Amino acid sequence: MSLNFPDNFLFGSATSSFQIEGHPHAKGAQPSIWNTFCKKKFAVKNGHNGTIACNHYELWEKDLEIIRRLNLDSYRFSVAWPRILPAGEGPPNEKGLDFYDQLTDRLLEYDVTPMLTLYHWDLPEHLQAKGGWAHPQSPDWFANYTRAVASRLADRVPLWVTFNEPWVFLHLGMVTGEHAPGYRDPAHAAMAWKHVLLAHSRSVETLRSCSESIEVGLACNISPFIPASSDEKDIEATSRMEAYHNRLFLDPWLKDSFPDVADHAFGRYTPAWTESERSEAATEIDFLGINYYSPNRIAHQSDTFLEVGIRPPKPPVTDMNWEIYPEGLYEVLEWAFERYGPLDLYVTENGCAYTDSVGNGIVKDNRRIHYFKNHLEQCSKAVSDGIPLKGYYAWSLLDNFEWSFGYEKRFGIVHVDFSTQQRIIKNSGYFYRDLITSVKEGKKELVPYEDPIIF
Ligand code: GBH
Repeated sequence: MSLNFPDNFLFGSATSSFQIEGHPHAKGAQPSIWNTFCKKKFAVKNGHNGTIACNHYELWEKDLEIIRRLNLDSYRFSVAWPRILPAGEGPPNEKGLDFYDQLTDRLLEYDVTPMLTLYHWDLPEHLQAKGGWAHPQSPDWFANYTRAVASRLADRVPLWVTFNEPWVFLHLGMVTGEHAPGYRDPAHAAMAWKHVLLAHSRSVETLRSCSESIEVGLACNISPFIPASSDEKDIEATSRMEAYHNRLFLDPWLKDSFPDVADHAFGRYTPAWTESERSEAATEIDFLGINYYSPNRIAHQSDTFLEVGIRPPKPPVTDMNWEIYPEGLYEVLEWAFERYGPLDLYVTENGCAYTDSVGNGIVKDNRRIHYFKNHLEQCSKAVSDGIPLKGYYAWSLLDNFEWSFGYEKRFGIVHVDFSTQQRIIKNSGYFYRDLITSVKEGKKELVPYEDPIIF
């Protein structure tokens, strides 16, 4: 495997607050919409919830020790809004901020660059009760929350992400109901779309006012969309879905253009925009983070905008039944650079779920090693071709709460035993560590990774 990465390329790993921390009531915190959602019957597989998760809230020092041993350059984590503004409003809860303050200091002590995500889906339940993202004041709420976090951390955290995957929490949370808050309410989703667009730009503005030296960006999930056939109807259905999934947020934010897709997707619920609101939504950012997992295959089913046929993935697939298509990572990076550049790019998430077995304290997750190797090879190619890719974050550091799938799906490069909270670095973790070390040593080729890591 050739390694064409510049010296300052950031190799990292990512997590999110709700998926790992546990302890939703610690030090004055209050529940988020995911705590509430987990209590709903059949919402989450096996009735799992985030009350303990990886107990990272208590075991964070151990987890940072793992990060150090893996030789990571960077760590992407998210802040739990309900720890900072438990009721959504009022003065910030300093004790909630302390947790992330300590975490940041320890990362810096270990020479690991923090990348902080403000919103990875855990909205304070109190704000949902008022209407959540459909409430016209939600951009103000988000700006206030941003100010609270940035006032504490912008002096030390250099990389900031406002939203993680806005399309996912909008579509799965408010259109299909698979994620919190579990609505199937297109009118609510349409209003939320507008307010999230405005909230991001308000947050960016707030971040800029707190520090001139930080870099601000986004993390969006982007997928290649592949038509099931060359039939014109399949191609048309595919481009509808591509627009809805990949561009619903990014076009207004980064191109100041409102795709027809919004009108088509939301129909009569499409929110009204004044000219000044539209230009307010468009905001310059410093980097675009791309979360890449798999492509989507689409066929025509009906002319109704959101009704398309989702075709089964082509093997090989992961445990999520997501198709493995490493070239797709190159394709989305190239697409993002051409459409939204010039702009720094990061792969803010990439990874796969597999059932791992532990034997003698070793996890031989060869398939995950292959997944990472093949995707990192595409990153190396992108860098060679002049795409300004600045970093890559493996999803995820730890096996964790995989949303509606609970703890059954394991994405970690570190195994977590959820009954003992014991952590074991998987072989994919050692593979990643050795790759990072090879790059740091200036090697242009990865020494064969098959041994001694795996056997
Ligand atoms: C990310 O979401 C999340 O940021 C992270 O928290 C999560 O643990 C991780 O990935 C693994 O799931 O809905 O038809 O487009 C991934 C987003 C959304 C990608 C659903 C795949 C399925 C097909 N995913 N999507 S569709």
